[in-house]
Amino acid sequence: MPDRTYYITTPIYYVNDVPHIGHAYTTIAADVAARFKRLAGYDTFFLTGTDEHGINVERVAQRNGVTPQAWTDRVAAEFRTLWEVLNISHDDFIRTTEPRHERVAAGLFQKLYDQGDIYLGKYEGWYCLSCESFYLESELGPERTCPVHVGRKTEWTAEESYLFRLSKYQDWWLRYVAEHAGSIEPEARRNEVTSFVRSGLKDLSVSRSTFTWGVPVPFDRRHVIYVWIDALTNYISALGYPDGARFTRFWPASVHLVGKEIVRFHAVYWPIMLHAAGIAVPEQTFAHGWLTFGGQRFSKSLGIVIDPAALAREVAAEAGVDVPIAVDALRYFLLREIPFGADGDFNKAALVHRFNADLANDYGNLLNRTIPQVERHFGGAVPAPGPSRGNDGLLRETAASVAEGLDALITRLDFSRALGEIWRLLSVANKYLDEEAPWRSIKTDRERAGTALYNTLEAVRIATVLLSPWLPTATTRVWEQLGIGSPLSSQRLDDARRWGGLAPETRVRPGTPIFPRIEKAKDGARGPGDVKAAADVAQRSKTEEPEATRVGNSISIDEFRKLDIRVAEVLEAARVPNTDKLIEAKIDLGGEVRTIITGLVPQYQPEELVGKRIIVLANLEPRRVRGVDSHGMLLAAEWEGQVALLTVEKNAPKGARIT
Ligand code: ME8
Repeated sequence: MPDRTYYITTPIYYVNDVPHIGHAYTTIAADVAARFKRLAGYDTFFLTGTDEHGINVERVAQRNGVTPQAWTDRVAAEFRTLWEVLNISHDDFIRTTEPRHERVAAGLFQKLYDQGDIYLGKYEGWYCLSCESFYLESELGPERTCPVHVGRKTEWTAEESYLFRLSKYQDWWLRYVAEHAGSIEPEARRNEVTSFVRSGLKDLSVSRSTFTWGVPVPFDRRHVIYVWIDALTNYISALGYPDGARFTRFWPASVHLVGKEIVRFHAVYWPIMLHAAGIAVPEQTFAHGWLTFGGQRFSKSLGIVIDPAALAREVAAEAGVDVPIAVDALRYFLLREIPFGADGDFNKAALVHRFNADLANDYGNLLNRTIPQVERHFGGAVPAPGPSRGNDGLLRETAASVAEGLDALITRLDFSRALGEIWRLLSVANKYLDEEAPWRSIKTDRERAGTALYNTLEAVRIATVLLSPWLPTATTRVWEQLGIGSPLSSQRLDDARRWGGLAPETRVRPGTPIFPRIEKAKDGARGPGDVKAAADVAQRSKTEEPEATRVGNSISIDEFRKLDIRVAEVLEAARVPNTDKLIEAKIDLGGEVRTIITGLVPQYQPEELVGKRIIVLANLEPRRVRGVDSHGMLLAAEWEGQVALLTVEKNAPKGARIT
């Protein structure tokens, strides 16, 4: 058994809401981390589940004319089905109505009561029914509305309640967090909860007596355990606390992944309860930001819901791929686009853009540009590499440094940087292939062409292993095309750290492109930027131009977004021999170097261009100019025979996108 363990959890989701893309966001992130840690050789356990008690569930069941249990069975099944569609690899799915859970929740409550940390008292305060939580007057929104559920009025609630002596542990908590700063991430969230605790912890109401749908307090059946105390216990009940083998093996959790609105429960109440009960506290709570749509948080009550499965079906239809590939694209997009921790607005046009620019162009195309060459010139068998020279070293070193750094980035849950790193390797590989151009060198130097193909495919092999946590389906298909005998699932991070794992003579298996570009809507009426999966059409129409108002040559914002226009810096420039106007420029698009042929002479001389920040249309189809491939177009203003290059203010960095 590996000596390193990794235990990651998602919140257990309420069953009074339908599963939506916000839930998918956390669960996909946890899945990628779990898959990556398995790849890296950690003994990994990944838990998700459903939070099934509480007055909200009781009420929704009543409204639907079913028992709470029948209701929770139905919604829990919906969550499970969604996780299957999204390729979630959880090791267990805990439901708080299961006896294995109720036993542990009641046992912990009893223990805290027996030792005097829980006592009978009265609780009064402003209570939000949606959060099932009390708030201080100072935390409320206008007209005493909930700080999380905007517009929802809180109610002054007073009831007999068991209370947990939270206040007793305030100093312990402050000391603990001061000594274990990394136990709450990101820092902004740590500061937020620290100032909450500093402002003074009040004892916490931990039971309810006004409804019955919950775990009964074992020594007082008039009460049920407060849903949050019940729910938090899932993280240990699923492991078989107190003496289950899984508990011994995996507790304390490496990370509780949660949305930022529930950080207080996880980072303050939960560790204090555990500490009071003599149980080790989790290593970390990581609170990510909110996914919004048109600036608003997804919420059923506001009618802003995107069903991720419907979205994946939509993307699949538009791209002409099957649903698992569209799911991969969604998994990739959510973790690439928004730095993990920050809020981000969901935008389908951006998803389509990432599909085309990153998955189709940078990753998929690398395969399409190599496998047919191996077929044509080497009878389908991967050529053995010849002596190393030129750019070979850079490609190898990039692969090594990318593979080396990833585990630490995943430990920090920095998914977007981790993907940025893998894309650094893909860009170097693309550039390497552009420059080596084996389709040309095959005519003069067969060995060199073979080496270039080998090295590129080896970079694809490494990138594929590294990408497998994000793209479980697509990487398996790439692996099949590479023709490698041992399955991708048997690969480990170490296999990606070693250059040369692709055996010469491996027989490639050409297939159809895995990520074909999404060109336009296949069903006519709407473009690929629209989210048909969003239930709320009214929300959408605010931000979109109606079809009917499009006139003449105007283009839609989605069409404009297809243009990948970026800031670049000119690294080198030289005249193209025997031409009047042409300059061959090497430009840096922020880690990606390209060659562009541009007609700027006599307005600009090559040496004037070097070092300039310019603007480039980066996704123009490559063109062959005087035997050189040009990858993009420099943008310039032209008038009365004059030409002026476009540039950018504020020293915007290379690679920055023009939007
Ligand atoms: O809070 N953006 O359950 P819940 C990002 N049962 N993440 C989102 C999101 C959004 N718009 N919407 C939901 C509960 N989430 C409790 C948890 S745990 C012991 C008990 C994700 O169904 C995010 O992880 O309201 C958030 O914290 C969680 O779903 C809330 O799920």
